[in-house]
Amino acid sequence: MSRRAFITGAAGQDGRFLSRLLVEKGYKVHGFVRRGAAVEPNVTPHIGDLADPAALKHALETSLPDEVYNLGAQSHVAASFADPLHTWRVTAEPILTVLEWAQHAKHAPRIYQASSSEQFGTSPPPQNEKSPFAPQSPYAIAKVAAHMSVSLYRKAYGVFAVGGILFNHTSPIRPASFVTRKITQGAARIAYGLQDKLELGNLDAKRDWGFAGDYVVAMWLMLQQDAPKDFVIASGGTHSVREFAELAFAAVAESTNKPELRDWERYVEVNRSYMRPAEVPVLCGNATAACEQLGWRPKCSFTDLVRLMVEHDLKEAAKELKP
Ligand code: F7E
Repeated sequence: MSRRAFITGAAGQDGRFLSRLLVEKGYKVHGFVRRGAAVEPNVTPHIGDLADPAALKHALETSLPDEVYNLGAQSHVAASFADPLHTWRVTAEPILTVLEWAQHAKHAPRIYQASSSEQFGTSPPPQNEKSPFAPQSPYAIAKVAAHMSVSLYRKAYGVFAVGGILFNHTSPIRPASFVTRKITQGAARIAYGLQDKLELGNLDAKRDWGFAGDYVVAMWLMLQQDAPKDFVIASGGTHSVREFAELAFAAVAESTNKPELRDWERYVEVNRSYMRPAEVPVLCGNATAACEQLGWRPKCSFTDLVRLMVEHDLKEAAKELKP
């Protein structure tokens, strides 16, 4: 009989990549999503809100998964400052429903929690599994609480539960509310005359960006181990928002044969309203443990990632031009 997986946030970027991977591997995949959200082909939707523990528990009891991937959250760091309570409810609390269910389930389900490099906050880079948490936003605080709940249930009740501490990962299906997609989409639209400028916040923040398609493989690998353990998943490189913008505009300039776009600063304006009340200056992950113990390695390089997103957004912009 095929194994059953349950994904919260199945309609999000990671939920979609993971759904595809698990369907390909022959899993029966169940997705917990809000009404109106679309899931990938061959995924059974369970409609509910993460703020409703009864709905989540009911979906777990009816689908009886062998593996649960808790990816759902209010995942916008800036938005978490505007609505910290909602962020807490849907980012910190749902894993407790999952862990309580797992603790009492007879078939010993395995639990994956989407932990985040934001938990490290101002902890000095490079960050690994032993780095202290120093969260700098309501989002990061909620993620620390969820991560620590996982450690507690593992220790106290022997639940097979892990926190995958994933550094930034992006793709062409990332919403443009995140800086990477905002830049590639903006640069592509500027090239086609669909917008004049791109407004950004802090250009000096440095992040360790990888390709989401590579990172969901690590999630799955973590649940296939003999013993539950937390892992950092990262590319090991770090780049500023400024570097990302420079590279993206250069790629657009090359593909569209518009060399003037290389002068990216002409098109980018800093708008202070995109700056955060508290910022994480540098994230750079050390994924040596994942490499050695899970055999995980990212395939897509930083430059390939920027190019992949730019090519996608140039096609989208061209569609806008000639609908
Ligand atoms: O910001 C700066 C911003 O919103 C990256 C989430 O998936 O990864 C993500 O969190 C950096 C920050 O992602 C703009 O200040 C400048 O320093 O793309 P982001 P994030 O905050 O790193 C982690 C691992 C998660 O767990 C989160 O869920 O870029 N920045 N200008 C900007 N950011 C945005 N969004 N928009 C700007 O205009």
